[in-house]
Amino acid sequence: MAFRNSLPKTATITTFPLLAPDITNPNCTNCCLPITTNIKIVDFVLPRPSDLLRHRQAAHKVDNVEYLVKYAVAIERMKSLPADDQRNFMQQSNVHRAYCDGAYYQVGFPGLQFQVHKSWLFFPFHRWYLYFYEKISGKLINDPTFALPFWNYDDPDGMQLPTMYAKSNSNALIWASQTQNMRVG
Ligand SMILES: [Cu+2]
Repeated sequence: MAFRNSLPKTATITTFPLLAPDITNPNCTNCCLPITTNIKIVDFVLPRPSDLLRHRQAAHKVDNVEYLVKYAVAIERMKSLPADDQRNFMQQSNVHRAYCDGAYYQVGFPGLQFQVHKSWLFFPFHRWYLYFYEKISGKLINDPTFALPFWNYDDPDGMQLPTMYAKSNSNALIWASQTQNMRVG
């Protein structure tokens, strides 16, 4: 598999073997987070009512040009950061590729790639990954309330590529980034 950049393909990672869960096995041992005895689990604390909240919108319903401009400018600025800045768009992409694209082999299991997809790590990994991606985006446009849109598969209207992501000249996100990037932040 070719990578778009120089992410190493030969690295290895030491962990328990991470396999896709066998959901037909009632004694499945890798379907859920392993039980640990030596790690203190910190309960989630709800934000205070006075804290700024981010409101994520369903992508197929987004038609607010001001929001589209902010989103486009955030991405544009992320892409414009120095290549070695960890917030740079490609650096962020590499974080995802490292964990979700088989960039590592698992020590002691030849040929077994580390892959958080198809395992209990899917939700925790993507939640923290998007949490920080969203914070970086908001920081780059000086908007601590900026929230990423989400792809709403639950709604029949949301079961196709949202217009905002379509590759065409009429696409508002592309248009916004080309014409109004100096108006944000
Ligand atoms: Cu992923």
